[in-house]
This record gives sequence, structure tokens and C-alpha cells, in this order.
Amino acid sequence: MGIISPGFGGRRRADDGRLPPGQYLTEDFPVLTAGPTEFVGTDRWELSVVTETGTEHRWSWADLMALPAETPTVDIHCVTKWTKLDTTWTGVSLDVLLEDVETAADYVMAECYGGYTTNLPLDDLLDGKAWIVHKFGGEDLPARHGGPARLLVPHLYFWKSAKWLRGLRMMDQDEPGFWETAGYHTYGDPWREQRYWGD
Ligand SMILES: Nc1nc2c(c(=O)[nH]1)N[C@H]1C(S)=C(S)[C@@H](COP(=O)(O)O)O[C@H]1N2
Ligand SMILES: [Mo]
Repeated sequence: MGIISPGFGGRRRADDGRLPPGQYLTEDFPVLTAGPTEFVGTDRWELSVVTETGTEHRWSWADLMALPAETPTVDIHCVTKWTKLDTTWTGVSLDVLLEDVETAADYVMAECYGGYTTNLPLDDLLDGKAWIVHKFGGEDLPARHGGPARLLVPHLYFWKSAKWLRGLRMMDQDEPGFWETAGYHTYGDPWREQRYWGD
């Protein structure tokens, strides 16, 4: 109440309670890739959504660009403990992309050029919580950060934000992706510190 100690006077906490447990703030944008950077030209880029009944929907780059875009500013949290606040992206909401996709599946496997995979509940991709992004800070997304397009699911640890996204496969049951098979948590909520199996 009204007591401001010298040296701290007027200085707001940098993170405003936006730092999940066990995380530290970084101003950098580290690159974390399990293998080599993929280089996928937009001329051959394609996104496919396959439902649990085998129905396939496809988008070319031009199709993706024709969809209405949003520019969310969000905080991202990597399981290696860095958090970056206020990152601004441009992309298509999964609500828009999946509008005409009929599915009763509860889970999705995100599949990437290069073979990386990660699993998510379908609900975590909907209701304004996830995007397929192709710009970072107003610039085309660099290949090292998943360009031409990556998944952005900021409310989960950043390993769920699949780079070089190639497709979404709907699944009736949860299945582990690349890191989840190697011991990472199946869901990965940074606020509950769900880093590894058993967390
Ligand atoms: N295709 C692909 N996507 C991926 C990864 C990967 O190795 N391959 N690494 C994940 C992990 S562990 C993190 S923390 C983020 C890192 O994204 P960045 O390199 O843009 O910081 O991408 C995620 N998406
Ligand atoms: Mo990560």
C-alpha cells in the first residue's frame, strides 16, 4: 500500500503475472528444431486436413492467402523455459480454416514437412485459440521459425506450434507426436507446468 522502495519506485513488474511457473523472460527469439530447417517454397506448399472418416480437404498457398487473416499478439512459452511476451503474428484462424470440415474427432495430429508431428485436442485449435501463421512482426515468417507457415497455439508449450505445417489429421483417440513419444506431456499446459509425462 503506497510504499515504494528506492530503486524499485514506479517500476512495474516486467511480466505482469504473465510468466508461467519455472519460466524466464527472453527478448531473443531462439530457434528450436529437432532436425534441419525445412525450406518449402510457397509454389509447392500445400495444407491438407484429413478427417477421421478419410475425407481430405486441401489448400494451396493461394487458397490460404484468400482466407481472412488475423494479427494476434500473444505470449509464447517454450518447455526449455524461455517465455517471449507480445509476439505478433499474422495468419488464418483455425476456426476459419476448419469451418467446412465435418468431424466428430476429439484429437488432431499436426504433421509437418520434414516429419515432425505433435498431437492436440481439437478443442484447443478452436474458439480463437490457434492460427496458421505466415508472418512474424509483419514480415514473412523466416524458414527457421517455420515459414512459409506454422501452427501457432500459444496457450500450450511452444513445441505444439508445429513449424512447416503440412497437414492436420483428425483422430478419434489421442496419439503421441514426436516429443510426446520422447517423454513430453501429452497436453503441455505451461500454467500447470505440464512439461513431461507425469507432470
Ligand atoms: N516441424 C517442427 N516444428 C517444431 C519443432 C520442430 O523441431 N520441428 N520444434 C518445436 C519446439 S520444441 C519449439 S520450442 C518451437 C520453436 O519454434 P522457434 O524455432 O520458432 O522458436 O517449435 C516447435 N515446432
Ligand atoms: Mo521447445
